[in-house]
Amino acid sequence: MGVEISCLYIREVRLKIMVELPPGQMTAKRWNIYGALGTPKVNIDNWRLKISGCVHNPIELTYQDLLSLEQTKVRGGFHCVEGWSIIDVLWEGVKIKTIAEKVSYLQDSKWMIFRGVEGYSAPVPVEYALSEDSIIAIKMNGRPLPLEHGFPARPIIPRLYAWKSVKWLTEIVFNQTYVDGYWEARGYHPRGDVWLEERRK
Ligand SMILES: Nc1nc2c(c(=O)[nH]1)N[C@H]1C(S)=C(S)[C@@H](COP(=O)(O)O)O[C@H]1N2
Ligand SMILES: [Mo]
Repeated sequence: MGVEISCLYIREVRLKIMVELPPGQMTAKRWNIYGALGTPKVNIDNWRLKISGCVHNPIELTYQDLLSLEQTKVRGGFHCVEGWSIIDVLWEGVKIKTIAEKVSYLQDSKWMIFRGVEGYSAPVPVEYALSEDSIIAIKMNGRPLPLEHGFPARPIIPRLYAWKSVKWLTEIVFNQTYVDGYWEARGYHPRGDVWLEERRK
């Protein structure tokens, strides 16, 4: 009986994440494309995803490396803190957890700092980034990410607002302490949980 209830509960939370609007959000008909620091040019042959900081074994992955790791699909809403949500997006890529295991991060790492090629950044609590449905997305709705949506890769962390989904991702740094990213320095919440409406500091 207990097991049945918890399965039902998990299904409900999953459904909620997929189709329900978080508090204070409205459904948008189309995407708004953001690039606070501009849209960079990305040469996929030179592009690397570097993972370093509080880890035993820093690594650099090529696009080919990402493609060769196990791919996970995540369906869900995409929620901008300004109040618009895209309700059903299919993302595909590599679990952040898989990458974290490769670098064997130190237990006192509390934050992961995501950085884009052009300098945009966002800190994410380790426990959110390493949950089973958090991925480095390389596909969106069945196709490679378009350049304007962050080609070649962006983190998708379903429970957090979209400003944490750093486009044109090139670096992940494990950190013991919190540091502001681009929007946190301008007043946005350190964590940004959509369901807790953590919009501003
Ligand atoms: N590199 C980078 N990533 C970014 C941003 C940005 O300005 N630069 N904006 C963020 C914000 S506020 C939102 S709402 C989403 C928008 O994603 P989209 O441009 O794919 O619609 O990207 C996030 N990731
Ligand atoms: Mo946003």
